[in-house]
Amino acid sequence: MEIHKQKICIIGLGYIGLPAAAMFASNGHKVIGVDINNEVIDALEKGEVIIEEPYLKNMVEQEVISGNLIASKKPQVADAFIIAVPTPLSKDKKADMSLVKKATESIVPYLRKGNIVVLESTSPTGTVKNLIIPILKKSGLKIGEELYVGYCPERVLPGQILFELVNNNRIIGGINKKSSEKIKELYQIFVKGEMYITDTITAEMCKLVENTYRDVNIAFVNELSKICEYTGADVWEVIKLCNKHPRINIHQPGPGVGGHCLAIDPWFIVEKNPDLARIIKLARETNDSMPQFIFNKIENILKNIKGTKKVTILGITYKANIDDTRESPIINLIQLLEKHNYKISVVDPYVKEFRYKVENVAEAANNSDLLVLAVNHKDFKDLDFDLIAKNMQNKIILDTRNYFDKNIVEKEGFKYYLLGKANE
Ligand code: SAJ
Repeated sequence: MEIHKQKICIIGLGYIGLPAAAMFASNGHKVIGVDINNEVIDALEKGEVIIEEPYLKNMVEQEVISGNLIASKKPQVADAFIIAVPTPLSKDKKADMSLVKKATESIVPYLRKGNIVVLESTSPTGTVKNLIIPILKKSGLKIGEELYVGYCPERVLPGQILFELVNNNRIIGGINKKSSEKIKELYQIFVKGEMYITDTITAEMCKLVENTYRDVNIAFVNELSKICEYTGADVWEVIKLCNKHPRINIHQPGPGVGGHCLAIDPWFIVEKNPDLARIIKLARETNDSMPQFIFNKIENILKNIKGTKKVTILGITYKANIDDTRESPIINLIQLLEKHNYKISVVDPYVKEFRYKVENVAEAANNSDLLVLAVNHKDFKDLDFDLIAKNMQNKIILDTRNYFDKNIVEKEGFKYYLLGKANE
């Protein structure tokens, strides 16, 4: 069957916009990828990408060669416009919507009767109604009748974006029935998951709630890990055994919550509902307190060691097996160690450059007093503990993810400490 070739303009070529652009293009549609960042555009023109995501590079390269994916600094006249620009958190914990505003303004001159405009960026509730629509009205088109508008949040997990983009269910919040139907048709180009239609503000809230649900659950278990340290229980054993209950599914504790989603989105709910969103705010604060908690544990572990102490940190990304350090709690932990004059070395095979970065663990551990497993990268699974131990000043490990095998490291002469279990 011959497809009706559409022209789709995607504003913002980051972790969400670029994979979506590649996906529409690989399904035979013409995609104009727009970004204000010269580096992104220059790379895309050469068929290259500046973010690390499995399979993305090949797909983008292919579509640039096929001519279906074109980089541009400005939008063009098209059938559909998708806005996927960042919505960072400002210093006062409010959503910075300036990029969404700019992106929306940038498409106004190119809008034509029958066009679709979709916002994908994570945004506070009411954004489509109060920010997007007033700008789109400047096109002179009748909103909902001549211009179809709505919110369709992305829900993909970094590390498996291309798979989830196709297979995840989607929520579509058009401003009216016709808009939702049009947006659904657009995403049906590549989405195999179900598409659920709802009103715009509910769709906006869903996106925030999904990440807040996870953040609150992680805060619960991080708090539990603190409690277990003081009661003598082992939090990992508690989780494992409680999860045998048919209606319990506890998350994993760790050195904190990072990334551009869980650590940020709950604040968008707090921003709009400061008096009501109490658990949500406390959860954020609890997760943000974890680097300090880990730092205190390190101080306690090393309290009897005299002179300058050296700590080797394994992993600085916000989670395992990706290169993303945005909002990483490990960076906060490193800042605390710096403030207290620790010597630091860092190993992260996924991150190209970082102060104190050393290529391999044995080398980094040279003269160290403590090895901190901060991120459970698969590369840290089978370390040569024998060699590492030989290089260290004091053979101590702090495992913040319950990742190493206690028996193995103890056999190599390490003293093993675990987050969520009292220091012995
Ligand atoms: N984490 C824990 N304990 C856990 C699970 C995660 O401490 O049990 C930490 C991780 O170490 C990491 C942070 O939470 O620092 C976030 O990691 P994540 O894997 O939970 O999520 P993200 O931020 O990579 O992606 C999330 C996903 N949302 C949900 O699973 C509800 C993804 O589907 C969203 O599309 C994405 O946010 C987004 O863009 O909003």
